[in-house]
Amino acid sequence: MIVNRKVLTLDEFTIQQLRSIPKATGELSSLLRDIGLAAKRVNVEVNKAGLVDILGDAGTINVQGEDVKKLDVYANNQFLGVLQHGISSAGMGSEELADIVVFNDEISNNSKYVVMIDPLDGSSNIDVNVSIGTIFSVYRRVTEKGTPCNHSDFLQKGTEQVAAGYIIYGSSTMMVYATRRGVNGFTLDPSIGEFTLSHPDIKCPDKGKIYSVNHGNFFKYDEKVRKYINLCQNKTKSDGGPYTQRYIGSMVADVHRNLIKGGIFMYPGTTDKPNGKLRLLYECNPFAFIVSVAGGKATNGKQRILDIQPTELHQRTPLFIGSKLMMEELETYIN
Ligand code: P6P
Repeated sequence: MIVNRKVLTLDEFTIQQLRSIPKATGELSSLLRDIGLAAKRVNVEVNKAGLVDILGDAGTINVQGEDVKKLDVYANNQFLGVLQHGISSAGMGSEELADIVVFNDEISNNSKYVVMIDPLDGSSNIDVNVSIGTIFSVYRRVTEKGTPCNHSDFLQKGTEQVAAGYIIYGSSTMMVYATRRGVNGFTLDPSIGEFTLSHPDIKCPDKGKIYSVNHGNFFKYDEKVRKYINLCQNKTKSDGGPYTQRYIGSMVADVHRNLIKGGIFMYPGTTDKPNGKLRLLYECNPFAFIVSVAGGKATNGKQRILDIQPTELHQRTPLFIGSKLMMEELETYIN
């Protein structure tokens, strides 16, 4: 007889977690469920994005007579909507918005958290059907409850994150999030329209054989970085290799693969962009938190990503992130 394994939905899992934490108010569980709901709505649009040309490209009027919004903007509005109308968040910062959005209503001003988000990272890959993602970071606000949140609530070190996660819109749609208790992955089951626990207690393998970097920038990297890349290219069976180079150009896809299989992802600074391309608050910090909880490491080449004190919402940082032993070998080159 085939016994149906009880598969937990995201909602059931977050409520189960809530029940196991005596003083939990349920605000974080509610926030994570809100993000899951918005992700399901974004997933629908991302999956038909290839059809937009038929239905009318972004910026035009589609057959329903609706404005066809850029998917980035659509995604941003979905996450903004669920957070603003939820019970857990006092405000939101976004890659799509120049400044934070302070919700400033009575419920929101009494909420515990704020959220930083990249609503649709890598959206230029949609046109060629490459996986893209949403990346988010949750902080406990530092300003007084009952008052509107402000920039100090968002410009916190990555070590202060309460939770962080991403959604990958790929061959299947997955939501992965970390709290200090662990990292768990949920795959969207279209038959019931729910994220279901598919990857419990994710651990990043201490080592792997994948290195991810944009070789097109090779001669713009620091000499120490170039030496490490050469090491990766020359690994043999006797020293943990041979390595393979995998670089999709979509951060969520690249880091997710390395998290599961083991590997190292690098977006170093270059001669023309010494701080690199990736954003600290809503790309590097969330992934640094997730990978660290899973047993990996993340640095900017000089210090842990999580220890960087942010000074502005959209600041960039070089990023090296991945398996613990691979990162430690990298650090012998770049420190
Ligand atoms: P490059 C996508 O545009 C993105 O922000 C990340 O998802 C990705 O890792 C990176 O840029 C790729 O940048 O310069 O290698 O094309």
